[in-house]
Amino acid sequence: MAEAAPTVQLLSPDGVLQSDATAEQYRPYIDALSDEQLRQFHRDMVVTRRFDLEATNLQRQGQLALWPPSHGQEAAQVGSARAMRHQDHVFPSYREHAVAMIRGVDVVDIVRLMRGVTHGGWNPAERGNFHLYTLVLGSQALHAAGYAMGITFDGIATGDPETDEAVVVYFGDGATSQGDVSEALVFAASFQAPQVFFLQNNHWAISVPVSVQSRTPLYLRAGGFGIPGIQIDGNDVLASYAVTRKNLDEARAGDGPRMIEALTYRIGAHTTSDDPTKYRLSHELESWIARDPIVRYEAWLRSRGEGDAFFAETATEAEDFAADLRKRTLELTVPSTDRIFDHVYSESHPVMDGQKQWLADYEASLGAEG
Ligand SMILES: Cc1ncc(C[n+]2csc(CCOP(=O)(O)OP(=O)(O)O)c2C)c(N)n1
Repeated sequence: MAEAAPTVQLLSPDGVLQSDATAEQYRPYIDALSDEQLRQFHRDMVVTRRFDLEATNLQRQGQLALWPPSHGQEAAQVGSARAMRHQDHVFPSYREHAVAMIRGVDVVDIVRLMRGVTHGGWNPAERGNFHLYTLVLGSQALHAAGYAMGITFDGIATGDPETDEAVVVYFGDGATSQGDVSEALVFAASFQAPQVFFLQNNHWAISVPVSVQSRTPLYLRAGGFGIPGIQIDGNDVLASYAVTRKNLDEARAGDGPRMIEALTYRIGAHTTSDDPTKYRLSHELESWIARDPIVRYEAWLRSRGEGDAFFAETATEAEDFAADLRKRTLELTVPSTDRIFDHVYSESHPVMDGQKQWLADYEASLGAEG
């Protein structure tokens, strides 16, 4: 059995900066941040939560087919996303709304997916190398490992963290039971690929608790693959930032892959199609609500002098963001069906052209009611 290490926490749940040896080790990463960068973490978390609420409301009003909320997981996502460098590549699952926003994805493009009015997502090259949402659990770990191995094979690293690339893959506790995740760990380790496996342990895989998925803390599994694993308080945005920053820079410097397990909690339902009151107890939920990542961070910002004006301004910004999201969602149009053929190959292809024509003829045969 691998040996347990302390969970990294820089901010206590009541917003006090920690001073134990582990926290001290990561302090330089936080000390290097400007006041504006520290304020941005708060804005990111507040806007993400408001986005989540608006999208949930839109689903309840029949405007979206489905919504997977990220409520409760904002700190894990914001800290890790802000720790990336611009050249890094990100492979998400389907709940990383904060990461998507930070990397430059237009949130309406996420909503478009959940409204069912797009055949795809976005072009990662134009969206901060944020790859497409992935619903097949764990498969993105392999896509990420492949990309990271490519970086190694290209041999283009120069030793400069400002330009050398690294890869982050996000996945959940449930996904760790998928073979794909284990295979990705094997390949990333074999090729010492520059990849950080960022596991958001939100304690539930729909109705299955993590205690059933794994008899060992998940970060300890990494050791079996020859990969350093570390557990962090995932509701502490500073821990998420500092630990991801350090591990990503080690990975890009050629030290091989890393795994970070962020302990957090899915406050909401798995998706809007789920009712968690059927399988989890309210006292567990309440204990995590008491560890709210935004409340904790706000307490710390206030303790270092941030005043009401900033928090009021951020709340207004979040409201404006939500109003804009609603407006643009209701304006979305349905793309023509034949677009599905346009991006299969980069150039036209006789088989695709034939299928496109077949569909056009079929739709025409349905007449006006089609
Ligand atoms: C390969 C595969 N098997 C099953 C599912 C159905 N499924 C969707 S989400 C989910 C639970 C995922 O839990 P976890 O990985 O912890 O992520 P979370 O949703 O909690 O963020 C399951 C079983 C799927 N999408 N893909």
